[in-house]
Amino acid sequence: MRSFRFTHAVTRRPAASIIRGLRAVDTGTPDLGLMLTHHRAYVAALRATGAQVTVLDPLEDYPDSVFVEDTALCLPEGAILMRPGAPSRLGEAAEMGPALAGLYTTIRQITDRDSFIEGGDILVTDREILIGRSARTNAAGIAELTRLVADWGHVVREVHTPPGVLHFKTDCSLMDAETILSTDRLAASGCFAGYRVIPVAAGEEAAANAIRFNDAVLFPAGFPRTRDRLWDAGFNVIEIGNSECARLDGGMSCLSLRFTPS
Ligand code: CIR
Repeated sequence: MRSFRFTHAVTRRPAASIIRGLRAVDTGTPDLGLMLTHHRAYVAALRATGAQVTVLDPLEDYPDSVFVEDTALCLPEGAILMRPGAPSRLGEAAEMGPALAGLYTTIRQITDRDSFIEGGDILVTDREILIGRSARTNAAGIAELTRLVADWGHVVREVHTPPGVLHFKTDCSLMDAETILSTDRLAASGCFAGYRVIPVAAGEEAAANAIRFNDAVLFPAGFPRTRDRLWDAGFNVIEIGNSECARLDGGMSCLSLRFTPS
């Protein structure tokens, strides 16, 4: 259950510069006030599970820095700082270092100049680490990460992020040790063979990015058919507003690092 039961999470409040955040399609300027309201609800939902949640200060120099998931991979044995593939986000990983150094004894780092990898492309299950190659995560990044986690006993499997999709986890989420919520377009690749897949409802593809965190599933508001599928499967779904992060292609997983340092 180490892939969904956690003692800690780290988040970062959005900065006013969020209005310049990266986006594939412009659907309007995100409203900082509303995003802060959603962010407070998100942090409260994590805390309600009993976890210790760190809320870092905004970083004006990095418009996308609210999406902390992309900066690190946090495993029980240690944390690994990423090398984001978006040039404007490269410096965010170093900004996360000190926060994780206060919680972990071992910090490793992706350092090769050819390596690019973002946490949004990494799905950790109880048995393996799946990494989707994407516009942000390349083969060198996956190879370097694979080397860095080998002595901790972690097995990495490279998979593919669907074309036009930002991150692997834009389209899927771990619900428990055996169960993955996924879009049909991603599950069709066969990458979840051996797992139970709950498909998101047609037309609700943006609901695929949720997080299982202890006894809760934090789920974006506005996708009732997929929500009901999760309820029917027995999950404790907590709906959180995500309208403003969605304008920047962000969702539930992007907003936190979740871990149990050993
Ligand atoms: C970006 O394009 O990098 C941000 N606007 C969104 C990052 C979302 N992060 C994630 O899915 N892990």
